Amino acid sequence: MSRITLSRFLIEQQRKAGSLPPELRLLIETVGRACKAISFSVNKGALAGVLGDAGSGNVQGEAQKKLDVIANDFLLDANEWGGSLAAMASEEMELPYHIPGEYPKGDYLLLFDPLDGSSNIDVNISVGTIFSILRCPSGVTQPDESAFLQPGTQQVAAGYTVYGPQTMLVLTFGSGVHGFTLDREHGSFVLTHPDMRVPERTNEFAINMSNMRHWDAPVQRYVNELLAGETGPRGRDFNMRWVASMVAEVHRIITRGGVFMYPHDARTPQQPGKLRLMYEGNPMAFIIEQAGGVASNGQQRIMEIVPQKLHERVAVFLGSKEEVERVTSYHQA
Ligand code: AHM
Ligand code: MG
Repeated sequence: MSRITLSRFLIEQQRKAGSLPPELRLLIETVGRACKAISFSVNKGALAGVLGDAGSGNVQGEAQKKLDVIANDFLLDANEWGGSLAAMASEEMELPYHIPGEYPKGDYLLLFDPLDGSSNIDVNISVGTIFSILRCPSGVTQPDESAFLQPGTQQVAAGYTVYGPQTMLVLTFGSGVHGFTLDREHGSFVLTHPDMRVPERTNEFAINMSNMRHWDAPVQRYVNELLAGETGPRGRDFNMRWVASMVAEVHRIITRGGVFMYPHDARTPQQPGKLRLMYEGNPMAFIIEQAGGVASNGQQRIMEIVPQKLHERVAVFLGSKEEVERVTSYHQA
């Protein structure tokens, strides 16, 4: 059987009446091309001199890695000229990026975390790119921050690329979740994981346990019950993983189930959580929901939060339905 590349998959979806407008198809292909370039840089590592600190900080107050900056530039360069976008926003940039005057503008807004989990890059552990696509509000020609402040339910597409033992692009535009593996010899993403589904039941959880003493009571209760295992209230043992790379955790969960948590904690009480709503919470929530899982901040669906600012943070509980519903119910108790 002939292989279905990302381009062919998207063109076939476009032909299915109304399911994928041509401008959006082109935009997704372009993001995929930028992710290929990022993958090649990540892969070369020290050979290309791309490891280590960039010597700069981002708007989040975090030290940037060289690859944070390189990945951000690849995404901007690949997407600014194609004509599909009105503007872009990145976890690594304080303000929205305007499309230079010499290029045509389109109807979409692209948001991304160019290199998620970048603390892992120097130790050769999986990292990823996360992206989200919104429509630019009608009549807005010079989109500022407010144009981006739309709830996640308004996303028209979202995806991530995981740079692991294989590079994989996982994508949704609202009709399921599809995974493509990068074939380095041919330079193309090939459909290898059609219609990915998150198993409803799981025995695996992911959370940074070193923060346990800082969590709110419902999260402490939930994790204590998991740790109690077979003789505790849950009556079975649970296994734990923590890669410290959200893309890798979500990819594991979408492949074999699990629950991922980055809750609010008392170290930074004024912040709802560590992760960013627009670049991490919303796109991952869209993917997880499309794969049959659940994504909540403990109080409501992540995708229903109305953002107040571009770099807003969010508490995250996502993955297999049974576990996310349970930890969420403890927040309501
Ligand atoms: P980043 O976008 O700056 O890389 O931070 C996000 C990452 C997530 O991928 C991961 O889940 C989390 O930070 C790990 O945080 P911690 O080091 O506190 O465990
Ligand atoms: Mg990130």
